[in-house]
Amino acid sequence: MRQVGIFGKRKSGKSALMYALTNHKMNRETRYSAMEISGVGKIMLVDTIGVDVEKTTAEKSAESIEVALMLIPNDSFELELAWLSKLKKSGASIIAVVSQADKFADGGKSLAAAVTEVSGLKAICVSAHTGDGVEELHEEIIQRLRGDGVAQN
Ligand SMILES: Nc1nc2c(ncn2[C@@H]2O[C@H](COP(=O)(O)OP(=O)(O)OP(=O)(O)O)[C@@H](O)[C@H]2O)c(=O)[nH]1
Ligand SMILES: [Mg+2]
Repeated sequence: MRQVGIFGKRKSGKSALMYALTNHKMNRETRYSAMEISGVGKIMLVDTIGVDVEKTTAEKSAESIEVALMLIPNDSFELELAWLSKLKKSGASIIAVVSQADKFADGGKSLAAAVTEVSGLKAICVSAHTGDGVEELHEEIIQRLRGDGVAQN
């Protein structure tokens, strides 16, 4: 099955985002959640282990992933930048996600702009708690799976 991977360090909000995208209830044990996308079919969202915890596991998951969401929860994102270059090499189409965006006074906009500036990637601000940005991210994932916008990376 086609896979969308969710990458980010510990407590960056990977699981919460996976459940927000698939409308499933939070279940700490689950690492996969399927979603049906019209015109694309069934795809699997894969919640990876925090990238700062178990690098090899996360790297392994990267191999089979078509679209990668790189979560960035705050403005120290050196680790995420290193991961972005690895993910790019794996051939995945990457979307940067400013996660837990409700925590920022500006909704994460300035951080998203900074991420785009250094990485060249489109960055979307999302809050799993309020639901802000979830729909926009969903649409972006669909576009990437349909093959539009892949040239960006
Ligand atoms: N304010 C806010 N808190 C969030 C959001 N998403 C997750 N959190 C909180 O952040 C913490 C970590 O969220 P998780 O979704 O478990 O993060 P994770 O990346 O899956 O964590 P690990 O699996 O332990 O690496 C929890 O306390 C969540 O309630 C969000 O959008 N906004
Ligand atoms: Mg988790």
